Amino acid sequence: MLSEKLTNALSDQVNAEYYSAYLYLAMSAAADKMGLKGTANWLFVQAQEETAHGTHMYEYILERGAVPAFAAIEQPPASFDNVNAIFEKVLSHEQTVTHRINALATLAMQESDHACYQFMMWYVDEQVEEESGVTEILDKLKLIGENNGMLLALDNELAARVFVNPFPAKA
Ligand code: OFO
Repeated sequence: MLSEKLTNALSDQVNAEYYSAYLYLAMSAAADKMGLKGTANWLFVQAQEETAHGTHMYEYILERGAVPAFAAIEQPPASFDNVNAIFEKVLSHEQTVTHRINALATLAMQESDHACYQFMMWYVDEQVEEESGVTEILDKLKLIGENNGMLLALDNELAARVFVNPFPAKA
């Protein structure tokens, strides 16, 4: 069974993953209003992924015989200045999440909960992908500068992203 410390820390992270989903939904709505439908799609898929991350962790808490603790989900920002501001915020948010995930893995180690440590490794790897994916987009935005034609080309690229559940239902 999970320790109380780990149960509380994992529950906080479930909340944080759902906050991430909320944040990306707010960003998706903002991008939609800017006329950037592909960017809105990318962020919507990102929100779906965050929901999957949170739900997977919630299921793990139950699987380990503990009861998740629930708290209010923080309100995300209501508006964003432009697409660059959105992706800069995505990167800084993911960097914060990376710190949280590392702290959880460290706590699992301190509690000598090897199973939980192992469980956290998926999230550790995922954060590397999250940061690298958004850094790539920010690099492209730097090259694009004020060129709206190139921005629309990037938007088209982002329209292709589809949600793939990283945790298909167990047989
Ligand atoms: Fe759940 O990875 Fe982003 O926040």
